[in-house]
Amino acid sequence: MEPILKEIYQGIIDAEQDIVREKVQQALNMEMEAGKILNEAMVPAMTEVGRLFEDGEYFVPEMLVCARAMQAGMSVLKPVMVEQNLQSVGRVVAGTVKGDLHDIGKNLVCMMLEGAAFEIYDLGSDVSPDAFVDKVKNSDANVVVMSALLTTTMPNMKNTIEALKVAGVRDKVKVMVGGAPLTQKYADDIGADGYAPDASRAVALAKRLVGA
Ligand code: B1M
Repeated sequence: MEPILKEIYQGIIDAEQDIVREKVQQALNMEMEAGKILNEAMVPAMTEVGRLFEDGEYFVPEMLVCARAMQAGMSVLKPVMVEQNLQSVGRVVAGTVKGDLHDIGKNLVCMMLEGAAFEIYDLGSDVSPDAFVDKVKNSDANVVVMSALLTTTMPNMKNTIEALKVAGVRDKVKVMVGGAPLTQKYADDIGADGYAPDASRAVALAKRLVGA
């Protein structure tokens, strides 16, 4: 790994928000691609944080501060990844489902979609089926993106799709799902229109679903 990427990677693991922000900016100044910084340093660092948690070396507070360091780096990357002045190709209601606070992956998906000229209505995390329904009803959205990182919260994706049906707005939107414990089979079983394993494939899927 290149030294600057190693510093970003280690900065996230050590939860050093200021260092991560500074080093990400430095890498951009060196004309390193944002996608490379993200995929070769930042995402692997969060995977390592997960491993440390599984091994009992890190606990929830450590995971939380590492997540903040990751978000600090993402805030520097975002303006670079989001290209301006592109004509909107679709409008997305996005959120992490009810009971689930993991928002880094969802934020990454939103960031990449925004960079691909989608407009984003980001409802955040712990989003109830009713909140998804309200936003779909009261906006011109044509895509719903749901994220879940916990096996225990995955069923809330199905509950949200059911709520969209009950409210009579299921046909107004394409529903995309993703998150580490998800599979294509699960997406098919709950009646989603698509599943993407990562943020870049989420962009390709969204474009395909809206015919862009
Ligand atoms: Co938690 N956590 N966590 N956690 N956490 C995991 C997910 C876990 C796998 C850790 C572990 O045990 N190894 C485990 C889940 C086990 C399971 O259910 N199978 C776990 C647990 C158990 C928990 C708690 C229950 C711990 C506790 O309290 N005892 C608790 C639950 C809280 C809650 O949500 N109600 C909890 C809490 C937390 C923190 C709050 C401390 C923090 C989250 C902070 C935040 O997000 N703001 C946290 C973190 C940081 C993690 C890990 C370490 C990292 C997650 C992450 O951000 N990854 C995670 C372990 C791991 O993933 N290795 C873990 C980086 C991110 C870029 O990847 O989110 O997978 P990811 O997103 C990817 C893809 O999945 C995909 O694209 C992204 C990248 O390209 N994607 C989509 C995601 N959403 C998509 C939507 C799409 C398409 C693609 O739509 C189309």
